[in-house]
Amino acid sequence: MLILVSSTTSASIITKDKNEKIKTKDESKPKGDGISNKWALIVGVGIASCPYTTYDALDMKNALIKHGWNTAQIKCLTGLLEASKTNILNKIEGWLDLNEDADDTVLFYFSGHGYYGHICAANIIEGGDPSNYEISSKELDDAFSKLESEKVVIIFDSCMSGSFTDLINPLSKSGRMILSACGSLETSVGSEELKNGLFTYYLSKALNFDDEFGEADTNNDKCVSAEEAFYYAKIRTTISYPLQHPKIYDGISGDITITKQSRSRNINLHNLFFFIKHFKN
Ligand SMILES: [Ca+2]
Ligand SMILES: [Ca+2]
Ligand SMILES: [Ca+2]
Repeated sequence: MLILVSSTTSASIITKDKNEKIKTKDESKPKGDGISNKWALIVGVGIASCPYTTYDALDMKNALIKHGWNTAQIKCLTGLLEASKTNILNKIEGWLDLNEDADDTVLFYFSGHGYYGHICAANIIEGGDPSNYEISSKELDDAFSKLESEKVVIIFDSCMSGSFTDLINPLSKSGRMILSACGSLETSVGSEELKNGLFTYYLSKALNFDDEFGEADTNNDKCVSAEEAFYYAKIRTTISYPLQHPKIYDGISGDITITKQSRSRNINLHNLFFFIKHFKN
């Protein structure tokens, strides 16, 4: 039986700035360097009121490394100093932008507190002016708009994160896919037993091919796409906790491959067949 704890904060409604100018990419820039690299920025705030967020971040990082990602192309931020608002935005606008280009895939993952249209960085524990630790949809949009990549996958395991998938949200633009752990007015829960956010637990199971019958890889191409991982996690999250309904905004044509099946699964299946054969004998 799951023991569920809430990681929610209070709600407030944001409105879109109607005077905001629509940013356009510089069309004169070359469309990438011909090499399709992958870059991931993974954030788990790791504060006492979000007890599983460091596990969430490390599980996501390890799933990528185990299944085809280069360790040097992943940055994982946890704790007060690394997962502060300033550092998260600096890493998007600095490290990510310096490395990625138009033909690369970018993955951003966040686990922590959130409310409608906002996430809260680790320095929420310092209190003070909320603008010091809250990161708004517009601030995220401004940061991600600096990237050239046309395949940016953004994952939130935070309360009310479904708000980022709404069409009126500044973040939901072409070239981005947004996966949220819950609906726009819902709580995203964590499990004391699983030591993960519920959505992240199932998402990392899918990305790790840790599903006994291969249900996550629905098209059986030995890869798990962002879409496949999402729908695998979505149904299981809601079955485990019926008040939580993960959401998706898909502004990218085609599937975005996240992980590729490593040989370990084949070895495990081989061992299973070996065991069955000898058990029968
Ligand atoms: Ca490239
Ligand atoms: Ca760039
Ligand atoms: Ca697949």
